[in-house]
Amino acid sequence: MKTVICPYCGFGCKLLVDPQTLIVKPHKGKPNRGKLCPKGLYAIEFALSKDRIKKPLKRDKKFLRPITWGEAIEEISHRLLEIKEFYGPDAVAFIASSKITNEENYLLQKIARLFGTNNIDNCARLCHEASVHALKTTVGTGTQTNPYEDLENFGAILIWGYNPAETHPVIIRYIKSAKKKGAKVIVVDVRETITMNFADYKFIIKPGTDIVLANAMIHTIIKEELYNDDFIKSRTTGFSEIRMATMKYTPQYAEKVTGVPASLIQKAAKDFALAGSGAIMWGMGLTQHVSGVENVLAIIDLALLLGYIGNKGGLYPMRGQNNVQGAAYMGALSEFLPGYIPLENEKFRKRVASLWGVEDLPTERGLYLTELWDAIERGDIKALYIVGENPAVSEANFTRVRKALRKLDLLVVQDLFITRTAKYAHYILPASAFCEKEGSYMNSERRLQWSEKVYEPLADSKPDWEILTLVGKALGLPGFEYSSVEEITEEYFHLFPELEEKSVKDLKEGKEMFLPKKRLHTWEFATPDGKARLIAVEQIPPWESTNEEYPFALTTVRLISHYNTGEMTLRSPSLTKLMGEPKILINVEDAKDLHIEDNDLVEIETRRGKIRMRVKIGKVARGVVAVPFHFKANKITNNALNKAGTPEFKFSAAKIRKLKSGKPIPDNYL
Ligand SMILES: Nc1nc2c(c(=O)[nH]1)N[C@H]1C(S)=C(S)[C@@H](COP(=O)(O)OP(=O)(O)OC[C@H]3O[C@@H](n4cnc5c(=O)[nH]c(N)nc54)[C@H](O)[C@@H]3O)O[C@H]1N2
Ligand SMILES: Nc1nc2c(c(=O)[nH]1)N[C@H]1C(S)=C(S)[C@@H](COP(=O)(O)OP(=O)(O)OC[C@H]3O[C@@H](n4cnc5c(=O)[nH]c(N)nc54)[C@H](O)[C@@H]3O)O[C@H]1N2
Ligand code: SF4
Ligand SMILES: [Mo]
Repeated sequence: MKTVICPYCGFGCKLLVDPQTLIVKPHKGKPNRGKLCPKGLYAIEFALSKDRIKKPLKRDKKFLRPITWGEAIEEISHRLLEIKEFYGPDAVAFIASSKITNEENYLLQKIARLFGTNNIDNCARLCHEASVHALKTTVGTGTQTNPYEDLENFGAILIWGYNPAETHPVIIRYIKSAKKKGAKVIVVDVRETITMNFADYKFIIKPGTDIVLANAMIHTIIKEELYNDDFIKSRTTGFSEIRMATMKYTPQYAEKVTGVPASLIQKAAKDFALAGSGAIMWGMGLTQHVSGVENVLAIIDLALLLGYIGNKGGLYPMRGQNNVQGAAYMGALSEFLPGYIPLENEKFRKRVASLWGVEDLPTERGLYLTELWDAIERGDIKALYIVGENPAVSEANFTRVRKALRKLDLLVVQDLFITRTAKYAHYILPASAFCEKEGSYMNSERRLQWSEKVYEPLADSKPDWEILTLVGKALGLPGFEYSSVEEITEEYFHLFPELEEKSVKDLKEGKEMFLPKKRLHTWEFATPDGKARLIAVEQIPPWESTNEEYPFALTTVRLISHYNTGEMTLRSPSLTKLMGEPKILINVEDAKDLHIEDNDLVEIETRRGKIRMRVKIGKVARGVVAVPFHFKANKITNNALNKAGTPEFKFSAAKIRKLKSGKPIPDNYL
């Protein structure tokens, strides 16, 4: 049996795959402890799809023509160097992938920086970058603080804007076992989710009113003197500002804004405080707002007030993609070097440079993934090299993204499939799938895990690390002589002092390994003075407001058997069978007003465009509609960005109209 890391979500399950039959079973060890969700069980199916790209392809007017690897690498590197010579290195941008290994992400950011640009980013930008910014400011590190297993020992779990029952199904086991031991579970969402089946408190709020609810909970805790005075005095700064700022956020005021009864807000706040220890877990319901950074600051304040950190609690920004944590840690972000070290840190930057055989590296922040499209329109970016990312579907307001992709002088897409994005590419490079290569991944709890190769790469495809090694060499960059994955693993181990004592052999043998360590901030925070910052935040309204013409607040959500842009799950026959038709969720009263019944076909329109879908009437806040994002939702979403560069995927002003006839999406979607 081979041990392989699940190619889907950031929970990071280990799969045991039989190389002969390709049957998948759950690994008994951590983190999944003998469990898998359907995506993990059927993970091999997309890799076996007949749609896999088998040879490098080059666009010849309208047609894609197979070429050799030699031709592809030679032509691509030649064009990149030409563009660099003419416009400078910052006219080129690289998009890394949260689906590829640490080694592969490490190589891509190495290529970008040695090429001369920090234009390197990944889908963390669309996801938890607001959490990274908020956490860095308050506690000094940008990641989840504790391992999953700690959840079972805490007295309370607050789950905010996060629906793990569908998005990280296996973690529900940990939540259930905490509940068995008596933990109180509070869930805050804009609709009734499956996760709420495990909740003691189910708070259905209006989208974008999270700060008001968090501040009202803080208000209650301060008023009732339930905060941890010793912890606040010895380990934090900013308490008096928080006390002042939250005075006006009374539970009564919060009831008016959020819709949650004041008495329940008070009761939940008290229960959370009196639990003695607690975790806060959050997801896209908080980060994908223009107030994303502030939303996260508000809930971090809540945890810090109670001293819920270290052995007493944890902050759990639950990471989305199977290697989004690894991609970020390896430096595939435009504002950070590996280890989230800022570009301005001269000592570290020079250390990386010397490891790579050069004197220094570019210091100016690169463009965020979400800033690229305007930059292409302006003519600042001429070439884009995309590995395992599908922005033509995953970016907000994608019509403008597709227009930008068309304008590029050079677009290279390295993927398993001819994705919607690859349809605009000049060159398409066939990557090998997860089970056809080896390497390391990092899950949401920062656990480093090795994934073994199950079988040989399909046809003429190559593992991403091999492709990137060829590209690095062809660009004339130093240090691209790798002949095995381990050589790259060894190299990144050298960058992190915490790994100096550890060996790649241990990692391959499955020894427990966390970067930087298992539990953070137990005694001291990673800030310059060792103290955490409590930062007061005020309510920030969404970018668009609803009005008479667009009376609904549109949010976008995930379904259990669908994954992101669908490139993988829609090519898995077992998962497509499991999935019913995707539907838009609307409130009973709103449906009545619009004379809409269950299963009716509707048109959902925003200032960007329209899509069609059938209706499901259910429990969602009044005036709110929730659309699964996997299909064409981003044709109509709002691309306003927050401070961390994440779009407001979770709020657009919309209108709905019943249709008499027509076809819903997905209409032959891929
Ligand atoms: N099955 C499946 N699993 C996945 C993925 C997938 O596509 N499919 N994708 C992976 C990725 S990349 C990620 S990032 C994670 C994301 O995992 P989650 O964060 O759980 O995903 P979402 O469904 O986008 O959003 C979470 C919840 O936020 C709620 N919400 C919307 N607006 C608001 C608001 O204003 N306030 C509050 N409090 N809640 C709000 C939604 O109703 C939804 O239930 O999932 C990962 N796992
Ligand atoms: N409206 C709305 N939009 C959203 C969101 C939302 O909640 N609402 N969520 C956002 C979030 S959190 C995220 S993370 C993004 C996700 O957006 P994307 O990352 O663009 O979506 P994926 O479908 O995960 O794309 C992964 C790609 O990697 C390819 N791939 C898989 N394995 C490999 C491999 O080994 N090598 C290579 N080279 N390629 C591989 C797949 O074929 C696929 O094309 O979407 C964002 N967009
Ligand atoms: S919970 Fe996530 S990692 Fe585990 S099997 Fe499901 S998709 Fe894979
Ligand atoms: Mo994500």
